[in-house]
Amino acid sequence: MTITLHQLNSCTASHFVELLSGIYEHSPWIPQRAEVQRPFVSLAALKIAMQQVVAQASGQEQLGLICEHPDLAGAAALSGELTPESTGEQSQVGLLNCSPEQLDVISALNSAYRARFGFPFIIAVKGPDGRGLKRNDIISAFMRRVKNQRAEELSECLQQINRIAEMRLNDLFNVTLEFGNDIMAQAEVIGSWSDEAVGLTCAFLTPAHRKTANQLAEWMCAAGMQVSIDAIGNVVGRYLSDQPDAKTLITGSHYDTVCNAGKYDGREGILLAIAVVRHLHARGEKLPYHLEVIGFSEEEGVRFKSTFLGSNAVIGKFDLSLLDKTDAAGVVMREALTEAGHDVSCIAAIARNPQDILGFVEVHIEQGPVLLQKNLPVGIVSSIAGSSRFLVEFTGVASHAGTTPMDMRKDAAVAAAEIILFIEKRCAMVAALVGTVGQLQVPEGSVNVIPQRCVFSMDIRAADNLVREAAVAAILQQIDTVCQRRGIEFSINKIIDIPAVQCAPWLMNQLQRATENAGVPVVVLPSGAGHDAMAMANITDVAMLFTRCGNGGISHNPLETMTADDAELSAQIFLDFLRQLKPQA
Ligand code: HGY
Ligand code: MN
Ligand code: MN
Repeated sequence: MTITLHQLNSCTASHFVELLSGIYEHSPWIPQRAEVQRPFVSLAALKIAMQQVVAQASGQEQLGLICEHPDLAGAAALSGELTPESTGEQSQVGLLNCSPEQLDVISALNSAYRARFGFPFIIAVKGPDGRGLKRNDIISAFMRRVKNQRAEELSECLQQINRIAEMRLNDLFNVTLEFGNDIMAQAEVIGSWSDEAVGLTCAFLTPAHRKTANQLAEWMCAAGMQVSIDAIGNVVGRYLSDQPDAKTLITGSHYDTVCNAGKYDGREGILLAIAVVRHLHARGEKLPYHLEVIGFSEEEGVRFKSTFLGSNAVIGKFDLSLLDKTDAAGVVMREALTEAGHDVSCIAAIARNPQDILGFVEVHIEQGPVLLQKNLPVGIVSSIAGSSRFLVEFTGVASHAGTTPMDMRKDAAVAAAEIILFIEKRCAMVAALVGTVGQLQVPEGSVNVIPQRCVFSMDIRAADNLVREAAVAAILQQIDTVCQRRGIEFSINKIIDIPAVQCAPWLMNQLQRATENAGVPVVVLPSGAGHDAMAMANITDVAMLFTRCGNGGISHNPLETMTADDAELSAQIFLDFLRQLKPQA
């Protein structure tokens, strides 16, 4: 049976509840409480209304909702006592015909999970793209989550129930996604190309990186864009207006990744823009401005410890001295570029003329938990935190671990440890200030030798530049104080110092309008993560649209996830924004 929004908005309250009785397992109280918010302007608005009912329910009601759900491949499932929806979902992913070994594993997990938390394990088995998780992925999620804390699992089960409800509503409304499935499928394709055998690592100019660039170029071309790969590896697609002298709106994000990354960081923004242009092109619909989609080649700084290479070239701020930097294998950037077929003498010519640009708008996953906790699929970014990054090297004296008294040591690693704890303490003192030591090494260290050298990276960020600068000054002072006291030498190499960026209200307002048009409540939030928009802000106004992340909002981790439905909504909102864009007067 397929229903329409008009039917739902115009039927009696009791019929409304009856039509939605299969959406939340044995819990009619949820549509009952949502009904008063009729009429719903969109399916998204209905979904969000019911998710908010769940979020605002009492703890007891939320626990009751969770307990209404059956065990995966449990007795009820195997004896056919489930609701039609649950039966369909569990059988679609093969949970009703597991092997005896799988059944044993799942049944043991069910018992352990219930014993630990007092409620059943819940996962949306149809997964992020609705096509169904593999049984082994379900089991590994089960094994990972059974170790969580109870509060974490209560929240995650509710998120999973909302995701199940969302896909049941899609079935009830016979929804087909215009953009979301393609975005997720293409993220899977390029997400399978890695520098490493396990996990996704796509560093600047590696074979996986170049394969990804060529694939993005192919998809841009198929979407009707004029495509080129520039001298720093940016993949640039231009969707031309009928007005040759029109200005250009730029969008896109980066396609390089951190080590052992998630599949959507950066890539969502490129693939979503390609999907939207493909939609426009298929309709022969032009925009009153040129739209340029850029897959920036390097934002994370993994291989050569330098970030924003792609976007810095576009803004005309590429530091040519970086061409002499070497990677861990001693390969010089200049050589890597030449080997990849690029002509470094053309890098300067990549710079755009700011006069030609209307603005830069980047769609990116949030990489945090705010939208997830607010049960909202998208958010508008107010500002992007500034970042100061350093590599710090400590030099003490190597000596015998067994014969050197504790008060006669010049231990480089202990000096570093004392400072790492200071960084944590100092950054915890101020809200929205964060400090991270992401890399820590004792080069050529031995078990029985007091460390002569210790190297660590430092990443200090804040939405407020003065807060960040004060924290950096305090930490640098502490490094000097600790090293003086311990007789340790140190050297500090600044990698990046990029100020916080405010998004342009005139662009934010139009993203806001498009969000409201979709029936989605507007939330404006700061970005703790850095983005290419920070570089682009040097030459044009910028704005960002965030897409919700699942798995607690985790990112820079293989657990990074989003849904096809949220990709869909982000694309619909971005398309509406493009169509309605009023350039700044
Ligand atoms: O580190 C960042 O915030 C970004 O992901 N490069
Ligand atoms: Mn990142
Ligand atoms: Mn990113």
